[in-house]
Amino acid sequence: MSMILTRLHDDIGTIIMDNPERRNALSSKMVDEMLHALEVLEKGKARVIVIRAHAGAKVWSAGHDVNELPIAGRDPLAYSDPLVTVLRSIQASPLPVIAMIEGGVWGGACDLALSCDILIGSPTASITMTPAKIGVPYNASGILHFMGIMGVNIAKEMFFSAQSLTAERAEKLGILNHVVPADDMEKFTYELAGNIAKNSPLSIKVIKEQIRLLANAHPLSPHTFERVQGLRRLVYDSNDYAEGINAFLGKRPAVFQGE
Ligand code: LCV
Repeated sequence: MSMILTRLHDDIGTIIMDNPERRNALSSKMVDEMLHALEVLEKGKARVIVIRAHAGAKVWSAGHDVNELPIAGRDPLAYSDPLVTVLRSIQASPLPVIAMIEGGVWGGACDLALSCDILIGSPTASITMTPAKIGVPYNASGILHFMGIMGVNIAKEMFFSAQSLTAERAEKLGILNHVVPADDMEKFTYELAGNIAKNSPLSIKVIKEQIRLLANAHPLSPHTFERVQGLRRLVYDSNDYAEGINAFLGKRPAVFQGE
């Protein structure tokens, strides 16, 4: 059964996450289908892509499939992780990608939404960063991504508290480009997409790539890189990491010991 539906209408491609039973958790199967949909739309006539959940979704996406997080001792968000792969594909896509968000966005799905170029939310949209709730160290590219978009203080608050950011606050912070009543969101999103589709695709592609390269221009010394990797290993080698995952799977609150 497909977890991703793909549409193309008037040069606008739509990728619909359609696995409500699992709250659109980004399993490797769903990510593979999303990567395929991106490739088909990029090779076809699409000039803009909209990524959304099924209409009326209470959860846009519940983030990384926790069942697929590796056991303690292995990097939970390695370069080759399916979720990390699809984030890079969206960021590197030559097409502008719009996230149309209804409902909750959790964990790695926040990075998926923020990897899109424009974010449009309904008033029910919320953003919750969950690594500290599960005992995950997150990863350098993701943390840098959040710092760049929302600033250090807000990124710290989101990562440390794992509290939800409302659509209203996310718009005030510039994380959401627009908050639009749910009934108007589809019309608003596709009108914006249509306006973008009329502009020069080459100019847009080159401007998007320039912004990505300039935003990512953070020289890291080998020492800094190794220190970051060592810090992350401290976490994913820890008992807390195993406890976080087991608590989620066991549907009980995690009890972290800080080791
Ligand atoms: C697997 C799931 C998931 C799920 N994985 O419905 O960013 S990091 O570092 O943390 C990164 C590692 C990451 O992204 O980790 C995942 C972070 N995501 C979360 O912590 C959100 C976990 N999900 C929830 O809190 C709830 O499911 C929400 C609030 C999203 C929806 O709650 P609701 O009551 O509507 P259920 O919890 O009953 O979920 C329905 C089914 O989907 C599964 C969940 O286990 C349940 O399966 P069963 O029916 O078999 O019990 N599910 C939900 N999220 N991320 N499976």
